[in-house]
Amino acid sequence: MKKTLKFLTPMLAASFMFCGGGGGKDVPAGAELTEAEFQEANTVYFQRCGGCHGTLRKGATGKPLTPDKTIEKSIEKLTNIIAKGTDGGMPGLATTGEITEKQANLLAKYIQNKPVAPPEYNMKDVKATWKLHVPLEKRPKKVMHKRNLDNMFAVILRDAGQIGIIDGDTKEMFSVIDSGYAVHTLRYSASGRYLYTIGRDAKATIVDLWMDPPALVAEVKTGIEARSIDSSKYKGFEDKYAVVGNYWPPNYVMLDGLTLEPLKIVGTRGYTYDTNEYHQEPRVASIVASHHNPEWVLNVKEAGIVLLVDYSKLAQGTVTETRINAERFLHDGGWDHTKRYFLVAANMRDKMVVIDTKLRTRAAIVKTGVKPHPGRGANFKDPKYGWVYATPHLGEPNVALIGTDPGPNQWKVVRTLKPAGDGGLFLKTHPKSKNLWVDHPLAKDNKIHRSVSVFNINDLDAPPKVIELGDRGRIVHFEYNKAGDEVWIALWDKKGEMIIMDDKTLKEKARIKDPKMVTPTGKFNVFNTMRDIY
Ligand code: DHE
Repeated sequence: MKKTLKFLTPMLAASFMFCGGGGGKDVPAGAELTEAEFQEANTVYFQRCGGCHGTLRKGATGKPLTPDKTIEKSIEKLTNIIAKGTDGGMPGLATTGEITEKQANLLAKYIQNKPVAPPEYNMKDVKATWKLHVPLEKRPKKVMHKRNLDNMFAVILRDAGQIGIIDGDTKEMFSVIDSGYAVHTLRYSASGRYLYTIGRDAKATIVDLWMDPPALVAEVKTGIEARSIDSSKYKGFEDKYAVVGNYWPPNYVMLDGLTLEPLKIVGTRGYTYDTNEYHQEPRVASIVASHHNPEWVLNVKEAGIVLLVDYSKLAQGTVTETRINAERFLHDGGWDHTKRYFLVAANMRDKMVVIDTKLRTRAAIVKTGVKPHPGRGANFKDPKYGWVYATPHLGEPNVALIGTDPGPNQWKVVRTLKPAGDGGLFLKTHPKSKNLWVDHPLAKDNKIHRSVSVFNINDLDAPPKVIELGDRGRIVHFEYNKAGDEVWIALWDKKGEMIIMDDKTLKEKARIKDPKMVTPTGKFNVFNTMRDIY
């Protein structure tokens, strides 16, 4: 336990201390926890469970875990589910070694106790964490190194709470930079100069890639838990603002794009789109920056609402929201090839919602399969159906291709492909490639979660080529290099590796092994990410 706790910031630890513990007098017999046990279970819940089941345990991607549901089951049964997982897609947390059997038992008792809300986190708390390490006047006026900036990769080193910067040409991880706890995703500024990172603990950082070596220039903790960040990309607002989508408190925090100085917090608590019930925890899931308007597309998970947040008058103190009814529970998504339509997964409803960012309306809702999980998705021309947007699925071996060209096939699943397994999280192709790479890191079968399925876009009726890439860990997430002839893939475990495949021959080209390559997950090429090429 000590090992995982060391990643918690003092603020995070403090927030859990605030929660109190022991469960109080309503605790069912057998589920009593000492103060220390409660704190331990609370921390493990935050690290491993809250993302899917919600901070208040009301359910989202995972089932609700409120006492009215959990006390129906015995502690033994709950321990077993937590430790070994379910066929419904929940991973066995003790089987994968993420927690111990004893912690599974503590969690079983914990979820029979009443949920306790973490504290709120207001602007004064956010401001107290803001650190400007390198002010603007001390930053370089030109690129200070000779490396190919466009072909750099930033890699999440999840459990180390760090980011590795890799030279895509020489394959050297030449800089490792501290970031938040268990960093979740990365984005670049519109100019490509700045890298934004967001930790699970809501710590946002900004790295200046012009420096030699690239270095942290500012940081701020926008809340207690978060998963998404992006910057302003519309003409005239390049690199001006950034925004973090928090899980707790449920809100979004707008920041200065160059210094991360906190500017404004807007809450997302309110009514669900369908039943109009008040929800205390509508969390902000994915965020993208619109190309058509000075807006961010923010997906409010539990409310099932997509917000288009207009930042153009932020300097005058005005933020305008367009609220679009979508579907519950919104998660991840990406652009179609025109970058006009944003497709977002409502994963527990087995649907993808299409948002027209030009007209600011919902264009369609498409039923695709069991728990779509596109990451940012993949765009390519199907030889028969024209442009399609593809998503894999967590709950079944299914890659759904959604037609995006105007006409009878638009926003319909025109084809489904069968990868080697379920548990799919990400897929990728590139305008210069004829391959579609699909992972299945959450498949139960060891061989399958260590393999990738590669489809030939010119022959989509043929089965995929399945390539086993590791004898341990899980294989997760893809990114192309700038030229579009290499695919970078993570072997996700403590002794992580970055595997680089030749996209033409489907043969391994290089493998980056480095003691600092700890639990690599997402990797983001500067050129492709800043231009939304996927
Ligand atoms: Fe993610 C993207 C939330 C589990 C790796 N993940 C996202 C996004 C959200 C999200 C909202 C979209 C960000 C955006 O585009 O703005 N992820 C969650 C969860 O709530 C969930 C289910 C549980 C949790 O507690 O975090 C979860 N995610 C995972 C993992 O287990 C992964 C594989 C490893 C990890 O970090 O824990 C993982 N998620 C990623 C990655 C991306 C991501 C690498 C960015 C993909 C991209 O290409 O943009």
